Amino acid sequence: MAPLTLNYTDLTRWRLQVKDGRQVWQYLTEEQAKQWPQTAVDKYWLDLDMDTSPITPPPATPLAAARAGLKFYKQLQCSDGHFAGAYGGPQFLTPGYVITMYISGEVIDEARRVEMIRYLLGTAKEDGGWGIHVEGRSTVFGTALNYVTCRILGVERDHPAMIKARGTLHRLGSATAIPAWGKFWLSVLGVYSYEGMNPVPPELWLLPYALPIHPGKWWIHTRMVYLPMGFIYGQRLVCRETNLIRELREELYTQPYESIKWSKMCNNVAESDIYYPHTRLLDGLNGICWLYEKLGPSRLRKWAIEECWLQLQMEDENTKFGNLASVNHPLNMLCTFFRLGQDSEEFKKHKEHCLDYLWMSESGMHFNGTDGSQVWDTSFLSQAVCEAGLAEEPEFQTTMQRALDFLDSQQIRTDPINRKRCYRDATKGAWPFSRRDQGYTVSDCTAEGMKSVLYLQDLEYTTKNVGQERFRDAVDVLLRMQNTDGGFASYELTRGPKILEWINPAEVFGDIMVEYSYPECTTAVMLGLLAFQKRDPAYRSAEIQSALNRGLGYIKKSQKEDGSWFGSWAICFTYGTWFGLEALSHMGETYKNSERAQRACHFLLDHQMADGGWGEAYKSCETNVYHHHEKSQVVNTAWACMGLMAAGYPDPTPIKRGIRLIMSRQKPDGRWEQEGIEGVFNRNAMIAYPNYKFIFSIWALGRFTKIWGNEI
Ligand code: LAN
Repeated sequence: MAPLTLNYTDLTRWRLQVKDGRQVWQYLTEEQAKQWPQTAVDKYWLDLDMDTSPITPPPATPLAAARAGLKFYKQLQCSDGHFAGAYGGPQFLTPGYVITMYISGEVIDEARRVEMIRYLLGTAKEDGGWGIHVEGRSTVFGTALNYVTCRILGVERDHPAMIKARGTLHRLGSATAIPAWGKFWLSVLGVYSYEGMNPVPPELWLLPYALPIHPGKWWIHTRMVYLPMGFIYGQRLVCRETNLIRELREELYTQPYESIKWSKMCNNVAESDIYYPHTRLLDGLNGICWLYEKLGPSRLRKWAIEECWLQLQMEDENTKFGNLASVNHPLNMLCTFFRLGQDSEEFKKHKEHCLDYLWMSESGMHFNGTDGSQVWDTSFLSQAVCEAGLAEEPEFQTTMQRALDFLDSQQIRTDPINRKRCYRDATKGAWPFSRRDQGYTVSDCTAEGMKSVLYLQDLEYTTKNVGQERFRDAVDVLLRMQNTDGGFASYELTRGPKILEWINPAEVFGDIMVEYSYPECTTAVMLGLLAFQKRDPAYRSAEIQSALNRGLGYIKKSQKEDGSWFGSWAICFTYGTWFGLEALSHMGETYKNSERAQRACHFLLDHQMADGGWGEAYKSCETNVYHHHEKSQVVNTAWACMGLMAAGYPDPTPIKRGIRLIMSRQKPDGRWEQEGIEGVFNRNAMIAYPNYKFIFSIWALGRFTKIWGNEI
């Protein structure tokens, strides 16, 4: 990479400020920094020396390794009880934030500005471009958006990194070949023309809900992205013209800006970017939409814009301005800017909430996928520690009590305001993925949250603040979320027909139009219901039993011929197959008595690598076919071992090899180091779960000890 001409910040002055699950990185003055020393949490995530000493004696057994891992990891618990972490990977999120700030005339403070530059320059590929995610090859989507972002942040046009990035962008097809969401961002910035993107009609929101195409029936993330996009597109809102914008118009293209035939560019998407090509049906519908753009009555447009604005306000209010996730947050903020202006209270609240998404590390600052993964990571860790039997040990009791306090505080206790009007389901009793104020239930987050609180409250020494009623509320949420195929989707029931996927217009994502049932979510809910039933057998027992049976039916149907399950939210078959085996085993089907469990175990064993570990590449997610990573990964190894153990695989030999691999990767101070990226969404976008290397290693080691003893 080019010599860095910028003065980056002093890492020792950054602090993660935490309150009630909110996490905000603050850059202190030297004076402030003296008053507020860095914690282990800060140092770990900034990759500064933590001054740890080696665990003595070095762990020689699985349980000792789990204990050493937890000893290290417990230092990363924040003051409010949650485990924080980076949630990066996708390379189209920071641009949304920076472009929005620019259009709104906001200045990004100096420390964050230079650190975002550090991150972007550091994550550029060898050819100078950026991919859709940090491990992917350069694409126009990644390169054009991050190029623009660097330029807005103040990187000079002639900086070597910009020259190189521009070269790659031009070689890949220039910004005229950017996919749909990129066309939108560039249009609103004023460096591309709305004439060159396919319409995003806000009128969709006026259609009768009974129509299968109504946005209220789409997957929540897709719905919540097209809502603000429709609001902005419908009015062709554009940033004021500035010098930078005039320069970018020259830099992004290989031909003079004025000579571009925009109407020819709507369907121009670079080869490097395409994941889900347009169907003919989509092209036909786009044609109709174009006609409508020319002939549609302006009064209808006005009405549609008002409807969108109402929906936007409801989303803001129901999420306390933090919004669903990282794409709709900047978009909603932008709508608020256009509608109410920079000085409005609403805009200021949005701006404040952006800070929750910004994550600082030794490689700089980026925009996270959500405002954190607080509940998710904390609940997995709690279960791992409980199962390993470490929760009883005195040195971990405070950690567990604080995790419980946190999870207790993050249960959602209310329903969305005016929820039917904004197509929302009830949420009272749910647990979210990040924090309570975000306000969305996810089936598996509710299940994992409930399950961990149940386990934690079983411990002798913990407080018992979450009472029967609150668990019952959670069960009510879960029982409402089961699809007709017996499976559970992510945020809502599957509302629309699957053929809506034929009009998926995003080009770079798969499976985004409606909710689908997922083996991961289904298993989590089944295990949650079972854990609940053990402790409160009287409540809705017949319904729970039927939900379990139907869940099992879905799990069976979704198993592939080769015995595996496809995982949609982490990489990939190892993740899915771990869940599938858990579900079978909890319903009484194990290696001993079930051909399905046997098939799944053999699938895992067939993919064990020579060193005893498992390592799966993200390519599995894109292609639906298992691909080996070049190197085994502790996280995949832990999932595979956990799956085999859940199934009661009778021969400990292959499991021992996996466990030994996990132990061999542990550092003297108890930590595991970061390996490949772990997570995924929408098939093609990878996302980091840096806490998994701790959580699942500890879990697998603990489970091994429970089943096979402490000999290795
Ligand atoms: C997540 C993160 C968590 C994830 C699990 C709980 C692991 C999963 O089991 C269910 C789905 C869920 C909640 C999920 C859905 C999609 C998210 C929110 C993300 C992968 C994090 C980021 C992503 C979101 C869509 C990013 C914004 C991008 C768009 C394409 C809108």
